Amino acid sequence: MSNPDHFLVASMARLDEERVLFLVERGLAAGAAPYRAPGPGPGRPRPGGRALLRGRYFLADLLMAAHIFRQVLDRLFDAAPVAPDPNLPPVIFGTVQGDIHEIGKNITIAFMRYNGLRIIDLGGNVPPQRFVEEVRTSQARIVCLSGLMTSCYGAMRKTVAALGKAGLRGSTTVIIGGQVSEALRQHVGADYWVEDYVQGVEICRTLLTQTRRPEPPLAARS
Ligand code: B12
Repeated sequence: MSNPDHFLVASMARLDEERVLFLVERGLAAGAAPYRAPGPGPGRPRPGGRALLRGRYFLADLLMAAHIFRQVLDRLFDAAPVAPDPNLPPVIFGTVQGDIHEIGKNITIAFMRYNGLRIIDLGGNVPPQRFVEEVRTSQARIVCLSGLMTSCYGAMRKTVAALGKAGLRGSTTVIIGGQVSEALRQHVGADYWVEDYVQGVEICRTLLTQTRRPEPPLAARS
């Protein structure tokens, strides 16, 4: 109980928006490191995840958690802004056509920004051609596609094909995330698939800062 992290984690698990934001502000004022993730300790389950698994949280609770987390991230970023590395080209990110799920995309984008990456967020339900136009105008070398529904896998494939048709596939790396797998990566013709935002940040940073591509096993874990 004496650990201040405990209060923050417990308030988040109760979805107590006001208390979470108060504790974040108080921590920042006291000089807490903004990008250190508080947790219940190694090997111990997070209360929110536990409640979801046990069926004590519902969809509305998940949406509320995402809403609170978004505000926390905004406050941390305001307190310790990270300027994007001007030497790196932008990364284009969007949820593919037919799919409006954006929570995971937004979390990934936030962490990419904290890692100095410049992100162009195209939002949700993004048609293939929109990705093509943005690659052309921004000269991005990485396109990140998010998709959580099986019905949108065709749109992922079409997006990769559209980049190819526009002659941009050779110069562009495509990373897919969400409900994805190695089999899906092969089906849509993407370069990497990831299980979570950590792998996504790692691949983007490696691709943009090194001339050599990371080995596929980095992302394509089975
Ligand atoms: C929240 C949610 C919603 C919310 C979305 C709110 C929003 N603004 O995003 C609402 C209520 C709107 C919604 C709507 C629908 N949903 Co919904 N939804 C979910 C739910 C419960 C959670 C998804 C989520 O946010 N997870 C939390 C985030 C943090 O995890 P994540 O997305 O996996 O992201 C992580 C990683 O994957 C990674 N990541 C994600 N994308 C990418 C991309 C890249 C490049 C990288 C690097 C990383 C990365 O980053 C995150 C952190 O690591 C899932 C069930 C589930 N268990 O996943 C169903 C689910 C995805 N929904 C589903 C369905 C069917 C729908 C609806 C069609 C329902 C309906 N009948 O209307 C509509 C879809 C409408 C549409 N056209 O898109 C189904 C899909 C089934 C399927 N196999 O196709 C699921 C699986 C539920 C189910 N079991 O049936 N949904």
